[in-house]
Amino acid sequence: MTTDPTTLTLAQLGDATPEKVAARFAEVRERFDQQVAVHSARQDAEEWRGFVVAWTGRKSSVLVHIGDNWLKPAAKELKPIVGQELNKLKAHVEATLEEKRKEIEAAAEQAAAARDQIDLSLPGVERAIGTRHLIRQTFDELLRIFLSIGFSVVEGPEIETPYYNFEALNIPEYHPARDNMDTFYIEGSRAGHLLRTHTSPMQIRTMEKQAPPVRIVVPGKVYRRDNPDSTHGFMFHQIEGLAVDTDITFCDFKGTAEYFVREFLGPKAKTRLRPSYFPFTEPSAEVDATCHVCGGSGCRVCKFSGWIELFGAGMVNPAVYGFVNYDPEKFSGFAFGMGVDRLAMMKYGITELPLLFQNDVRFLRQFP
Ligand code: 2NL
Repeated sequence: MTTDPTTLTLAQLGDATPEKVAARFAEVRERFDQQVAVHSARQDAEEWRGFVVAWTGRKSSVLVHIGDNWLKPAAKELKPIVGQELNKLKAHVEATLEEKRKEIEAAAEQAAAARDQIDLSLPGVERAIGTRHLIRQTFDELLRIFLSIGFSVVEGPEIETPYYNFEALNIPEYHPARDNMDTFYIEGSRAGHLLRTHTSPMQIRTMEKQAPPVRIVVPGKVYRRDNPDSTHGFMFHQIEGLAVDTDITFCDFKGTAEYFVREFLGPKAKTRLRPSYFPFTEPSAEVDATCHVCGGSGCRVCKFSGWIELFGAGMVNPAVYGFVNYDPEKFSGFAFGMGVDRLAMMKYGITELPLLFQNDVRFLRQFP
């Protein structure tokens, strides 16, 4: 390996004439130009910085060596020419490096732009859109049916007074019907506010405000103290209905019930009424439909009876009219109440009630 000439003085190199000095500088310049070509072609920012420092750095770069070893100790008569040559070399090196720096930066910018370019042929990101919850779907279906025969929808508060939840519905304090409507009372409420046990309070409130004819359905959450298991919880969803007018008879109720059953379960479903009891209706009935699984021949779902219980109903007890100032001699009507969660479980073959409230998407996505 030959010694780097910039680490020796001109005297040591034997360059004693201006021509020899110029030739020395030309040699360095030649070396620089060759290295620029090599390093700028690499397009490596790190390596490029190293190269720049090796030529122009403040410490032991080529230019510093030349200043220290060629210029400073130069013979007096050579000094001006060495100074001139060094200035020319410096100008050349600096101008070249600046030019190359711009080129390299522009190339890096172009490369980045090419990398970031959007490929319009790639498939898009598909976002999962939600579905209506099965309870919501069932509500919507039930409301559709009742809206189609002239009922309107009314909603109201979940916290009620004992008057609207019990008294006005002909369930006095001592009445045994309160036992299975055991519910949640609001602590500290002097008026004895409670979570409603049915949506009937809204029907009372509607009748208080509005003279017949009344045809409403009231959907919503209701609460009853219960021991939770696979078919019971302390909250369920209900739709109650009420139709009051002059000349409404049990036949109107029966026709409405049959229409509803056929709409909800299909045209082949048959309806059966069984006597029942509610304090707020008289007479009262349970509405059954032929089993939607076996069609009435008997199976596990209907416990081999062929029938499934759908909801409770009856003619509004005249005692209720007394609380809302309706004349029981002039008006009559029917009312019904159905558990939406029960209907959804029955229709879709769900055996575990908690699945409806855990909101596990693996369950929910089965009902798109
Ligand atoms: C059931 C049974 C029923 C009613 C609710 C009602 C409301 C008024 C007057 C008369 Cl304002 N009746 N509602 C009538 C019969 C049955 O619900 O099993 N619900 C889950």
